[in-house]
This record gives sequence, C-alpha cells and structure tokens, in this order.
Amino acid sequence: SLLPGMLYPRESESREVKSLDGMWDFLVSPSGDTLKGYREAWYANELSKVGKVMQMPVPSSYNDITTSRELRDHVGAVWYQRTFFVPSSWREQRVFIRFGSVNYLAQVWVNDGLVTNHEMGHLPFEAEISSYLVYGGKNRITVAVDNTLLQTSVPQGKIVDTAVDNGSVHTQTYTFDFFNYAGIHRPVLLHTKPRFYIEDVTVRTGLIGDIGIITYVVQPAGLQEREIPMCRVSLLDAEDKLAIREPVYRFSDTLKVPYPNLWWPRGMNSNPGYLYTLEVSLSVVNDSKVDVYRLPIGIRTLSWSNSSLLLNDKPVYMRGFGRHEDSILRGRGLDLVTVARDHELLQWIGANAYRTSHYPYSDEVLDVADRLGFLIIDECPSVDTENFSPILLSRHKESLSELIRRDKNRPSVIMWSIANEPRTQLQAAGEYFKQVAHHTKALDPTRPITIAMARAVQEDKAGEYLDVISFNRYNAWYINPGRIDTITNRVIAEAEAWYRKYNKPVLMSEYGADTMPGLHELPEYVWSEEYQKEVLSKHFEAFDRLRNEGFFIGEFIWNFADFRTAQTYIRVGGNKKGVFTRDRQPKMAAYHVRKRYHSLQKEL
Ligand code: GCB
Repeated sequence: SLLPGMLYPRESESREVKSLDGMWDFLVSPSGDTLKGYREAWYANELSKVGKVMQMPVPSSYNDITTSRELRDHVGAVWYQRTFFVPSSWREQRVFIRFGSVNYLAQVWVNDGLVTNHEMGHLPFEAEISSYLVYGGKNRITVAVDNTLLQTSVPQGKIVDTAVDNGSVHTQTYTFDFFNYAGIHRPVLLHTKPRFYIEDVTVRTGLIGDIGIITYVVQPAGLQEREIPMCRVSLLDAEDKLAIREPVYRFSDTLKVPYPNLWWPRGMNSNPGYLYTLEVSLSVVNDSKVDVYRLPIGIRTLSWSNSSLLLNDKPVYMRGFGRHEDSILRGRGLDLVTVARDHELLQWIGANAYRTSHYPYSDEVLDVADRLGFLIIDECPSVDTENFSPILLSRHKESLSELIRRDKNRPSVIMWSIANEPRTQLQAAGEYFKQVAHHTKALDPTRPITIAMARAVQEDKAGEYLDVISFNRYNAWYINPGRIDTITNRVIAEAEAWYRKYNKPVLMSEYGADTMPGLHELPEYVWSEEYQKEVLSKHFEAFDRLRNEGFFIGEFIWNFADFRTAQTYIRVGGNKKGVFTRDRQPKMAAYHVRKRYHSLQKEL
C-alpha cells in the first residue's frame, strides 16, 4: 500500500498525546446554502463572530443533542471550532492532528491554514500541522463537516427535493436503514513525534511446532539525506518481560518465540486474547534522540479451506451478532461507557464474534476485542452498493486501503467484509467485486474476504471472488411474516445452495425479528417478545443441522441492540431487532440466546 501509516497515537518516552475532546463552538451553515461558510471563510474568524454558536460535545453525533428538528435532519455543512495551547517545548517535535472519524466529509483548518481534508466516515485520518502552529501560545482549529451522501460516496445516498409548506428543501435519502448520524464521531488527538519517527509497523504471525513466528516490517520517516537510521525491536510478554532471547536490530525480520502464549478467541482457551507488546525504537547514528512505539500484538495463525476457518489450526464456529455503533443521544459518537457495557453483555451472553456492520468501528472498540478475544468480521462502509461506477469503485477500494492500513495488525480481525448487501444480481457487480476483491487480497492475503449477501443464490455474480459466503435473510419477517414454520427448511436449503454453488464456507450474517420490549403474545405474534424467541429458535434448529454438514461456520443474530433508523412507518423508534434494548437491557430472547451460546461454548 502506498498510504502512509496510521498507527494509533500512543504515548511513549518520545511521544506526547493531548486530547482536544470536549465542548467545541458549533455553527450550522444554513441548509440550502451549504457553501456559505466556505465562501465567507468562516475558518479565518472566530465562529462566534460569524453567527450564534452553541456548544457541541466532541466526540458525538450532533443530531440528537438539541431539541431542534432542523438540526437532527440537517443536510449539508456544519462548523466546529475551538482553541488550544501548544507548549513551547513542542517546537522541537513534529505535531500531528488525528481524527478517529468524521462523518462524512471533513475539512480542517489550523489557524488560517487548510491542513487536511478527508472523505468517508468511520476511518481515521491525520495530518502534520507543525508549520501551522503558534508555539508557546494559543491556536484555533476549525472543522467543516458535511453529511451529504451521493451516488459516488461510500455508502451511497441521494439528495432529493421535497416540497414543503413554504417552498422546497433538500432531503437526504438512502436505502440502508441506520440513521445517517453526522459530526465528529471519535476522539480528536494532537500528538507529537520526533523529527525522524516510526511511521508504520506491519506484523504477521505464525506458528511452527512450538515456536511462535513474528514477521515484522518497520517503516521509518522524516530521515534526512545521509542519515543512517537504526532500529531496535523487542518483544515483551503480558508481564512486560522480554519474550525473545535478545532484541533484534533490523527494520524487517522474523522473531522466534519459544512456547508462545497464543492469541485465542473466547471459549477455546482459558486465557483468551493474550497480547504481547512489540517495542520498536528508531534512532540515527550520532543523534541521541530515539522514537519509541509500542504495538500490542497477538500470536496466532489463521487459515481457511473450502469448508472451514481455522485459528491456530483449530476450526472455529462463530456465534455472535451484527452490531452498530449507536447509543441514545450520542448517536454514533464514541462512548466508552457503551463500549464497556456492550462487551460485558457480549460476555454474559456467551458470544465469541461480531461483525462491524456496516462500517469500521473505532480503534477503542477493537482494542477491547483484541484484549477479550472476540473474533471480528471487519466491514468497510459500503452498504447496498448499486450504480457501479469507476469513481465509486475507486472510493470503495480506498475504504479498504484505509481499513486494512488501520487494522492489519489486529489479532481479533479474522475476515474483511468488503460490502453489505450489494446488488450482486446485476451484471456490473461481477467485474466490480472482482476488482474490489483483488485489491483487498493484494493488500492483505492473510485474511479471508466475504460479502454479506442479500440477493438470491442463483442470480449472484460476486461469490466466486470471495473466500467465505455470508448471507442475510429475514425468513418469517420480510419473507413470510408470521410464518415461523417456514424458517428451518428455508435456512438449511439456502445455506446448502450457497455451498453447492461456490464450494466455500458459509455463515449466516443476519437474521432476526423486530421486537417491542414488553409486548407479549401467546401464541407468538409479530413484534412480540415471544415471536423473537421463536424466530431465533427455529434458526437454531437449522444451524444445528447445518453444523453436521461440515461447511457452516457461524451464526450472527441481527442485531445485538436496537438502533436508530431514518423515519419510516416500519420502524418504531428505530430498528428493534436487538436482543438488547437501545439502553442495553435484555429482551426475553436474550436469556434464550445465552443458553445456546454458552452450551455451544462448552461443546467446543
Ligand atoms: C438488512 C440490512 C440491515 C438492516 C436489516 C433490517 O438486511 O443489512 O442493515 O438493519 O436488514 O432489519 O432491515
């Protein structure tokens, strides 16, 4: 990949991190004149002199904070601004600004200078801002965020004009159901690196007999001509003790770890999620400065065949959920309380896996997954892909380049999902996904790739380019609502049909039923808690039979928790297919799922 590294900012003896999270000044560009702020160069002013600002928390979506319907449904640009101080001592360093995610389009000014822009939510970006800063003084940062989704963005959307009582307004439409939350969704960090620094580290791991193998590459940056860089790489165990005989002094090499503590997923080992630390130091001859970066890594193998996925040479069976980054008031903004609670519930219910539907989750979420031993199907932000065009293809590829650059070293990530429910019945889908798949494989041949499919098996044109077939299907909900007696055979038949067509491992990536907590009906009736329980049960019967056939590798309920959607008459307060409510309390079905997931765990 030609993209520069995107190592998560971590403090060390050579690096400082300063958070810019908190309340920012916030001003909405009038809808209908989304370019106003750019035309009038709002970044060159204090926003409070331009208009009536409010205080907006960062990180958070802005949509659900206020009581304004206009802001909730705003289409176009909003502006964020704050000031910060930079110590004089940072003059000796390089200073970077890093955004974990801004949805969708971001432009960033520091003082009066445009320092970067980025298109696409849910993926980090950073820029060096050393030359824009006032050292030992006050600085201003301004961010313009535009949530508009077009046919050429990832994901796609459309802007339509809606006639309203006093004229007409731009309305954002999209075919996916989750609400298009917008704003500065993840932490904003200032961080320093020395003049020459570790730009990237890439790690691959394996196992030969009792010896763990770690192949690494360190990418230095900022070196001057004729400088001779030196690199020192060491491996520490979870107790911070040296785990190899001695440090290695090469930019790329292979480390051998005798009798390693392997990284295991939950349920396959009593100590899942074991992490080592790869400690990398970079220096140059005749200079006393050193840059130090510590990367958590897990030692594991990952392989796959036409019928199974193997971790450390053992077949894995995944039992989990499709999820969303979604919570009350915060929208898609990172909220560590919700992150912690979600992983508590995932452990309580006995899950060992989840898919980051329908976009990459935050670094902070994946850190927890690495540490607790969850298996992650890591999805790029492409949903409902249609109207395949060259520009869309290049953005789609970019989303995978950025995703893999960020997550390539994570032991928890065991599969790339290159799309959710694309229109794979269309002729153009074949060539399009051939190219996306090829691109993904070229960047990372060590992980299998999948698509969460929604079209019928017979008409699919994309499966041949994948390693694993995932399918979403709403039997007894969108298909045959009310008929739980149709589920088991249909699920079995479809899984078999995918396997027969492609001869690849198959998993069910979505199934479920909307459920209003507290609504009870006997016999079960759509939307009741009883109905959800029965729908899940009938799927469990299908899965148990499929598991004996030897190609079925996982079951993922849609969804872990209720989440917000765009407004439509099929949703009550949002999508209610959660096994947990939006405020993370169990529905009746959760106890049932818990029994199954724990008993599957014992079996393995
Ligand atoms: C799907 C989509 C998911 C929706 C779900 C539903 O197929 O992949 O994003 O939320 O259906 O509940 O309609």
